[in-house]
Amino acid sequence: MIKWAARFLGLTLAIAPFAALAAAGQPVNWGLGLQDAASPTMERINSFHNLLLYVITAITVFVTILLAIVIVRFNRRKNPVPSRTTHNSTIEVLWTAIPVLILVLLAIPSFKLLYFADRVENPDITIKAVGRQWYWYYEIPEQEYKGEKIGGFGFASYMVPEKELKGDQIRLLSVDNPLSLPVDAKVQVLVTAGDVLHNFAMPSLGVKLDAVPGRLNETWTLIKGEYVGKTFYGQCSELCGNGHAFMPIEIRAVNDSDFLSWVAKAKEAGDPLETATAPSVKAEKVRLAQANN
Ligand SMILES: [Cu+2]
Repeated sequence: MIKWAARFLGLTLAIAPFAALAAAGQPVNWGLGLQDAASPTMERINSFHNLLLYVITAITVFVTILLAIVIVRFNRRKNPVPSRTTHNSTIEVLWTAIPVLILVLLAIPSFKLLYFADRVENPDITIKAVGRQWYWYYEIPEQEYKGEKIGGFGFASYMVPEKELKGDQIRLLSVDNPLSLPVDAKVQVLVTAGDVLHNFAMPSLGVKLDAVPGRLNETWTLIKGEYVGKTFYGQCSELCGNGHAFMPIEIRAVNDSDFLSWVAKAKEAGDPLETATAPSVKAEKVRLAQANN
């Protein structure tokens, strides 16, 4: 027991210096805790998570102390003739009511957070992510952003296969066509799927939403200005078949002018939106090539 405790303590101390390494946007070796919060939703998720950690620690310590008392004071040697009590109304009411009260109290910040993450009023920009086996297809509907007409196109975003990784691209996370988003803009995120269930998850942006065929789910995010130039990575988080692990999400946080030039370029390379809801010819070719590998 003491040996285990020492080992656990040693491990905790060994990992502790790495805890600060949790970078925004991607997982790191030996990282502890959640990824850096780059959006208001994620900030709130972080602090709710920390609050829960205090509560759960207190409960665990309390129950451990009770167990220790039982083990020490009421074992067979110390207490050879056990009490025949089977009922104690006061304690029964307490051990029902107190946990219920704790859960109800926790529900208040929890629901607040759910509603906060649910919708945003007057989004600055709208994007749609469509999960397909096994890539993400992004649509930027026609809209106005900072006085400029943008959108009306879609494009497929495939993982870069391990053999083709270049430079600082990350295995299983980098994609051929990342999505760019402007910082400090309220982004309405619509999520759906073209075939089976997928899930659009971006840990540091506080987004995790089911992609359901025939249904349009909605959430929102806002990348804080200080993260301009950062790349954020996420993954499909709903088992969707053979290629589930190979359909990552890559989002670049850019400033407004870079964003506008990116949309212009992406529109030229992408599919017009009328045909975008069906897989593009190029996307289908890649999919078939992958399937035949
Ligand atoms: Cu998927």
